[in-house]
Amino acid sequence: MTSNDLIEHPVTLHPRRSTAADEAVRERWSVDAIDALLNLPFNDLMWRAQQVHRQHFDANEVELATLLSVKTGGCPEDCGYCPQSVHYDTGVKAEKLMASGEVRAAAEAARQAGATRFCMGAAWRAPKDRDIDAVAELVRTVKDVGLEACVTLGMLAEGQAERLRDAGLDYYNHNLDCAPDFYGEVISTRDYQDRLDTLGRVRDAGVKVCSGGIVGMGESRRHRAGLVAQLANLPEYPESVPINHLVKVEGTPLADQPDLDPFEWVRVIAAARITMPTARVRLSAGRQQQGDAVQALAFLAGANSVFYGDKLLVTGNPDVAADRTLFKRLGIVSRAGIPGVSGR
Ligand code: SAM
Ligand code: DTB
Ligand code: SF4
Repeated sequence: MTSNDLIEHPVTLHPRRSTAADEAVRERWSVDAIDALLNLPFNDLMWRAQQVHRQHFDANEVELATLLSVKTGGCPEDCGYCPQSVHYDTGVKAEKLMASGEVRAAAEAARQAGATRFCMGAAWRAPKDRDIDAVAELVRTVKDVGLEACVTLGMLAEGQAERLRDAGLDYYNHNLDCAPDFYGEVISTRDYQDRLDTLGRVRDAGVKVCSGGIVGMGESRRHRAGLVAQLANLPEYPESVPINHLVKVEGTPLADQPDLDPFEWVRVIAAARITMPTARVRLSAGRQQQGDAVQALAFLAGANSVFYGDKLLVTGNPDVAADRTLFKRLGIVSRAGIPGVSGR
């Protein structure tokens, strides 16, 4: 690889305040350039990612975000990885939207445990306007507890992101999931463009964007480069980038997918860090299956956020006690302090 294969990026000490020159350079990560990153010798890739990470963040600080499924199951979409789709028999039952009292209790517990962000997921294809009113109430509840609020509700129609913003929403999560040329292998009920349109609506409303994808669905390394390129080349790249590792759920079409080499997950994290220097890169689904050593490598690759709490939406996550032990062993701290580990 020559130095011309990779587009270098300016160092900015003011994350997210971009200049026109910045925009022109950020343009732009070709799939080839990201593929070249992913093909670097592992130690070279780690070195590059660490350098970028340390220019923009405290390398030992990790954001803790807690997830809650506020509307579980019964989703009409056919995402091949998802335990909440009605198309697959996974044993997940459809439930109604949670009441605000239950959400408040969960948010308070998350704050006590040291989380700073609270993400609420709903298994909808697209919320109706009356759903937005109900979720706006949940967002106000989370803000009242003193946490950043994020929701993931599926595709948004015109005007809905503004209503969530007015309730105090900080982030909207909507994943691109994979490269455009792999998407048809996984989902048939909505298009890639639908996802990009929702991200555009979120951005235009002034709500921060959380968008990432999943590795381990049978995609190639080049497809993984294609996913990172899509995210990094958005008009403004996401503030938050969750990198999920497929959780294989019995009953879904991807249940028997062969295991992906864990270093591939770490490589994608490094590529996300290098191409989106000021984003929070989050270790998301599949962390429990990776073990401590692989997670430590993922932090070295530039991950600086995790889902923290005993459960993701319906599947498991490392329990809080296990995470605290790991953070202590690695010297990881968080902004709000982690009871028993740092700060309080
Ligand atoms: N229904 C909404 C949507 O899809 O936009 C929000 C919830 S959905 C569960 C959020 C994301 O979780 C998906 O886009 C996908 O990236 C991730 N996800 C779901 N099931 C997963 C699994 N089994 N393994 C890894 N990631 C998963
Ligand atoms: C994201 O990228 N991953 C989270 C969150 N955003 C909503 C969800 C992971 C779900 C894993 C499978 C489950 O528990 O349903
Ligand atoms: Fe699951 Fe979301 Fe897809 Fe519905 S839209 S099947 S909840 S990932």
